[in-house]
Amino acid sequence: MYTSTAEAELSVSKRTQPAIDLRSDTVTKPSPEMRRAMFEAEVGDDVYAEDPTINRLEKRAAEIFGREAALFVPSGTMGNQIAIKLHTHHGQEVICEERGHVFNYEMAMMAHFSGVVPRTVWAEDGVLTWKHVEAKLKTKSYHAARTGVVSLENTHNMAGGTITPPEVFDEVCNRTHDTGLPVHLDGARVFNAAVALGIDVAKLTAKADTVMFCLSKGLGAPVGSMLVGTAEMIDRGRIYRKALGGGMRQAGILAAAGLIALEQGPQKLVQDHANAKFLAEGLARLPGFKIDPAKVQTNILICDVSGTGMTSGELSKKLAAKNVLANGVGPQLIRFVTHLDVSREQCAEALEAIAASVKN
Ligand code: TLP
Repeated sequence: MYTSTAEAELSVSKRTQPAIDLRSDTVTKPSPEMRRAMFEAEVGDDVYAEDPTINRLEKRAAEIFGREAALFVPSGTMGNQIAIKLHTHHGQEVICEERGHVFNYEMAMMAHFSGVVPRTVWAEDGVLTWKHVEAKLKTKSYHAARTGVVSLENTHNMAGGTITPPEVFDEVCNRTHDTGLPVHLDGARVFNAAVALGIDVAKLTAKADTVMFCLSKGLGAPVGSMLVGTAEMIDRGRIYRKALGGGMRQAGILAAAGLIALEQGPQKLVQDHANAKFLAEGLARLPGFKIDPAKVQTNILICDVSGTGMTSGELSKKLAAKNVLANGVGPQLIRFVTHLDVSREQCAEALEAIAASVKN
């Protein structure tokens, strides 16, 4: 992520009381119930597919998404990159939104591991429509590289947690399939989209060939993501997971927390969304902060702070000194992410700290 928070991190190490940490929903800590389940988890060697807790988690994730199979992976990055590997051949292109995570924050791994390059397109609010995709999609040609897969992101992180409307999503999938090509969904926060829309996650994602979602973000698990798809894809995905060093052996201790996140996490996201809206409304009232609260749909808000006369790095450093953490995602852009471990009261405190930081 773009961040000039090196100094902010420095002041973090000097903190004496727990911060109001709005850097990401990845910072959530496992609940006492999760820790108990982790302590008691039945485990086995998952590389032999003998970890009963991982097997349960994979079965449950497949059920919830209405798919044949699921694979537990250590991170969202690994899940996305396995999917890209599954759908492409070396020398092809991956169509994705310009600010997409698969392109910007996965260490160029699509080039490294799958030998493919991103073909990016900028879309308003990060919502890729068929029109955007059609303009970039290439089937067989003797002049230009062919598209291997279309990769969508819902919610879209760096566009500010935005939701792709279901009919737009379905149309991209249908029309892409008509050309014979597959669609992958980076659904790191797809439960946020499903909850905000009030739509079942299986229905929302049904048209994508593979879906990656994270247990370790708003759902609250300490570690882990899932890749869902057909039995054939997930079986091949297992090989790529091992190749990437993701054969985690007795990782049922992690899956135990993941199961709780999967069952109980989604309904808690409603509060995170309400808190994000509250923060956005507060920020919109502050001089120098540009944000449209109506556009804040889930738990992420990205605010233009150029009107404060400070860079995002300068502001995040000032905030860190007041015990509020937020990351710069561009020289003038600051991202705030709400999650399980920040309450409404803490959001109000954060707003006070932000207001005070602009004044002095
Ligand atoms: N996002 C992280 C950072 O990497 C930017 C964050 O703090 O938001 N897809 C999307 C849409 C994501 O936002 C992330 C993580 C991932 C994939 C990767 O997940 P992990 O961190 O588990 O590899």
